[in-house]
Amino acid sequence: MADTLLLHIDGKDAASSDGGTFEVRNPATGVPLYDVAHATAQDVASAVAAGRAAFEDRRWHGMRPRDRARILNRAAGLLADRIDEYARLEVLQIGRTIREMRAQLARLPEWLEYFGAVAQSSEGTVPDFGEGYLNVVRRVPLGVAGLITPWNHPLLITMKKLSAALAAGNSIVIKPSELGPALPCALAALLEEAGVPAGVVNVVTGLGGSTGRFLSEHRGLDKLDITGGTETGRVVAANAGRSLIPVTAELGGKAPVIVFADADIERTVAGALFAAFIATGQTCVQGARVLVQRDVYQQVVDRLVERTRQLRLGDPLDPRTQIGPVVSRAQRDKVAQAVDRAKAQGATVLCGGRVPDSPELGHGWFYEPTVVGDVASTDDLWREEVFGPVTLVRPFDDEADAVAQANDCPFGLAASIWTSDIGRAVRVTDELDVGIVWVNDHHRIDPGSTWGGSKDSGIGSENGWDAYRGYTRPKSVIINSSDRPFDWFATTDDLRYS
Ligand code: TXE
Repeated sequence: MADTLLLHIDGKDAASSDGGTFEVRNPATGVPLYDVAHATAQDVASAVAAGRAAFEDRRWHGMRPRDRARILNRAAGLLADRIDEYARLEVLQIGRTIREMRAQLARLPEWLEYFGAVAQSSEGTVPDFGEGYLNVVRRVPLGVAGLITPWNHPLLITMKKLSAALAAGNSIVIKPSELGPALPCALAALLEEAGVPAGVVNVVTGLGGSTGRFLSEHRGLDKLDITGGTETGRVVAANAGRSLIPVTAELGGKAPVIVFADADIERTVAGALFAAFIATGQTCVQGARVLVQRDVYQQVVDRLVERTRQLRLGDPLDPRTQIGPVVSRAQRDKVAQAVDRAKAQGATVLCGGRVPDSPELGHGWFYEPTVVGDVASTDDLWREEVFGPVTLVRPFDDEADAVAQANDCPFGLAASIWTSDIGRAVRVTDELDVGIVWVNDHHRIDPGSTWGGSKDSGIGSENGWDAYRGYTRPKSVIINSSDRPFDWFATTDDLRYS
């Protein structure tokens, strides 16, 4: 990898217009990895202009959908060949374990393939406009979209947004997270190698408060699509409001893992562990509140604590490591402060709750996987997203209590229900105010399955036809097929259309 990562504008790599850079460090060691070009307002404007020029001369959306799909499939093939290389780069910059990154990245080609297929099967509608008219409503691409992405799944989240946007024929400007900027530039080059014309995919790396703000305030965009924290989402959505453009915002979460007494306990504890600690807990759908029916509460909590204590922290490049570091010092401080505040508010730390003291972890931003009990619903830990390896446990009495506790939350992204009673799973699902529910599972994702939440978790959705349609708008064509003359101003008679 080059010492300085560059911007990618109009098919060319470029330094930022003022030569500015920022640094990315390895969260497992604290060692600087590389410098990254810090895009200025002028660079952002150039990227949007390149996307606009590509859109206006129709070099991409003017292609037949099957030709766009063919190129996206070619890109999927190139990507599949580079998974090992990209997985290693992701581990170095964000500290996720190599085992997780290999598993996650191996699935990314599916997004390009799926949305290529959607583009080919997309159809308009023919509303019945009445006698004498043919009305055809086509879906057309929006234009230039700004994609603002986070650090926790840098390539997956970019891929989710990019595949839908490109399949529909849009141009894009990607603003990756400052903590995980390595791969979008490589991805832009890969897409061009596969045949996406220059100017369609542009990448502006930089900090959120500058480059991200310049992009989301830019009046030349036709859509904004962000995954990030809820407060950032509000700012970006407000900017979209000012520009009167659609926005998709996939934001925070505080997913409940609801465990009924009739569930298979061993399988459920494994599921809760997976829900809470994959990605060192840094996912928007993290199982952050494990709610357990009172009859089995102690049994589940004891086993969960036992299994949590056994998780192996270490070098994320070592395939035996199960938990890597938190992404940055600031994020680790935020995690530690959340646990300290919970303790001050009366909670009990059942395991973890501290920075590990082993010398080999001393230079990275590690935090022990943590389970917290005795959390009241007025406590910050109940309501706030921690975004780290911390989950809480709380008992409930019956279905109604489980639903009330699960919904007592500002977020509405996801939940999982663990039970052997299918009727119960359906009843509880119906009552949960969230966008995604897993039954006897957690975290599962598919390019065809809609992904998004309610309340402070954002608006709109990724994946599936909804995401594709979100990158198009309807265009209604009304054709007069009548041969009867019509001249409104030739008479004052009470004319009717039919
Ligand atoms: O996210 P930010 P951060 C949550 C999580 C975490 C918190 C902060 O709770 O602790 O957010 O993390 C860009 N205008 N999630 O600081 O700031 C930014 O550069 C335009 C949840 O990393 O929201 C990055 O590209 N853009 C989450 C992206 O927004 C701005 C994933 C997300 O950064 C901007 C990540 C601005 N004013 C964090 N400010 C999830 N739900 O998956 C920042 N950005």
